[in-house]
Amino acid sequence: MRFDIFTLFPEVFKPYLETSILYRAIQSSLLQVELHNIRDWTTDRHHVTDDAPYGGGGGMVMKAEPVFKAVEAVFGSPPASPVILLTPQGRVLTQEVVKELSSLPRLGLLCGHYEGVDERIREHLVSDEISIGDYVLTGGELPALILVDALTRLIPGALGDPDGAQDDSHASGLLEYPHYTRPAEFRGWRVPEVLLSGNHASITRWRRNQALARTRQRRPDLLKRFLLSTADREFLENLIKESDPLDAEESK
Ligand code: 9D3
Repeated sequence: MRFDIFTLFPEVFKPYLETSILYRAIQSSLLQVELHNIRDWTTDRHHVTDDAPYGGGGGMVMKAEPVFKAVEAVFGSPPASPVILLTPQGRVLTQEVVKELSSLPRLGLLCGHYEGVDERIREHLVSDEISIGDYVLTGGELPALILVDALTRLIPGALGDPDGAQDDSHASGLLEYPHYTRPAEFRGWRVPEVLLSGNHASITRWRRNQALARTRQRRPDLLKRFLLSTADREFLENLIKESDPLDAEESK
């Protein structure tokens, strides 16, 4: 998969792209990331990329011209590949959206900065707008890296594991079960005996139950959409009976 990232701060991407899984994916040509500095497409003496908003008010707005020039220099006019604007106004990124985008061979990522971008960029240049969640950042650079990271994990072979991202908690729809590694006892805290038992059926059931209990406690919103087996239902019903017997009657 190839990404073309349009940004005023290309240098912030490099350390992360040169690390770990993304670095390996680039080395093995599974991933290609080209960085384009929007400032390179300014034509004025001071390389200005932002300006005051028409109508007044605070903040600065990213100018349309350098952004159009940068994107069209790489993708043509109109752009031959989808271009995503990272913006707090976009649809919120979930694993479902990541999956949808993973079918694309090439993707442009436009990182907004300042208070926003000239509306004509939205209307006439980009094909999609994505936010990574409801909190305020200083620009679209970290969101773009997050999108590249999440999409790279879905490229077959990028995780160096044939099963790839299949087991991921948000792929299955449940939160993950607890993980332990050696030693079996650390500062007096023991690893649950079932994990040392060698009984793989019990281990599988225990992990599933832990994932169900944890999801119910921390993310009941996920559980509502998740398809439960008969054994899952029994486990959750018992869990509810033990903790709050009145709820158990209601949830039947
Ligand atoms: C006053 C309204 N602000 C919107 C909440 C203005 C504003 C603040 C910060 C506009 C842009 C930004 C910079 N943020 C991004 O460009 C951004 C972002 C984010 O702040 N949160 C979550 N996802 C994203 S994607 C791009």
